[in-house]
Amino acid sequence: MRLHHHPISTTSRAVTFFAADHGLALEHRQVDLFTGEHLQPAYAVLNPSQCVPVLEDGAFCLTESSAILKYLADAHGLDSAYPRDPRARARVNEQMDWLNTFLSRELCYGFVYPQVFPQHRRPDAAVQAATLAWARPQARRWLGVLDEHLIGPHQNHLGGALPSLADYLGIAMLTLGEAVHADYRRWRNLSRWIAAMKARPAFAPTHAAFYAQLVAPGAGATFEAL
Ligand SMILES: N[C@@H](CCC(=O)N[C@@H](CS)C(=O)NCC(=O)O)C(=O)O
Repeated sequence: MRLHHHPISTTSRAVTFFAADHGLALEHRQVDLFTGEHLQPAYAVLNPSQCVPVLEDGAFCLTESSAILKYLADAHGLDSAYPRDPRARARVNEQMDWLNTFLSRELCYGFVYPQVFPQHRRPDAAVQAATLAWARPQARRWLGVLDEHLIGPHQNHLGGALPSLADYLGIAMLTLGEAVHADYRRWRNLSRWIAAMKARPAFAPTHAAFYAQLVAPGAGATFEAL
């Protein structure tokens, strides 16, 4: 299987971290987002939305990080990450849908991307300020729900004792906040979960480029606090 990805991309990191953590042999093909390789016609054949990641498995081509994670888990029989029991699987699906709508919308697209990516920055300063002002309390609200309900005080992962696919999708979004130096310490369960996911051996190698290219360069910059 071949994965088209970029190492700083939130949606790519979810897949590369999961794959590395489970020893999946993927052929990695880096798509250069900075030169706009994904905007070229050749890439649009793979993904009309011109985004990473894309998974190719022979003639089968799949987009959407959530769908790719589920396909990889099913194809490799990784039931602990994506259980076969209907209710347990529905819970993972529920959490992934929740992350991909509420948290991604407000934390990633609403609060972080407009600050770190020029193409997401609103052209008008007042609109930029209003975008962040609107997203901040929404992101906080969802972080509170994640902290209290999806994780809670008694488990280290969304999946319970072991990480599920939702943990890999979610940690990619949470770590994105580090690009604007988000301080998550007030959410104790969330912080415990982040620490548990970061302690996994595959986290560091799959996130080295993200920290070097997106977090470290902004170290001296002023960002809106979360
Ligand atoms: N819903 C898609 C979103 C994919 C996505 O937004 N990818 C970003 C990187 S994190 C991308 O390729 N962006 C390119 C661009 O915006 O030009 C998924 O989950 O895979």
